[in-house]
Amino acid sequence: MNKKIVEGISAVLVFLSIFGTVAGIFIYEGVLESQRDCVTVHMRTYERGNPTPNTVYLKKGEPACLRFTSDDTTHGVNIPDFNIYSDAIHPGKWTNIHFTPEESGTFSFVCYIVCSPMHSRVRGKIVVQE
Ligand SMILES: [Cu+2]
Repeated sequence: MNKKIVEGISAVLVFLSIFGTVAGIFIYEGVLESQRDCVTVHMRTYERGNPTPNTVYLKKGEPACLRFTSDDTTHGVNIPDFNIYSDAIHPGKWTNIHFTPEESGTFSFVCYIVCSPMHSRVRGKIVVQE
């Protein structure tokens, strides 16, 4: 193969690997930034201990992010007082809910996907403070 072609291919590969590394860092930082202020909740069946933490504290009027994953089976979160339904929450995956609580008080969140025989007891609290 011609030496100039080999040099050209090498230069392109070096450029792509540097560009790919830099782009990857920016994308990773962007994902981290978008989840920095999220409250993480691990969904669990009632038999396995219920959502953990079981109480989430938010500030009235401030945008909130709840970041859910499941430690066992598929769940779904409904916050009836705010008329919010998450997407399905699968084991090992992340599902975020973004909302701004405009009311202070204590509210329930419940599971809306039948996850175990005690599914109807899968619940937690959201305390919205002034
Ligand atoms: Cu459930």
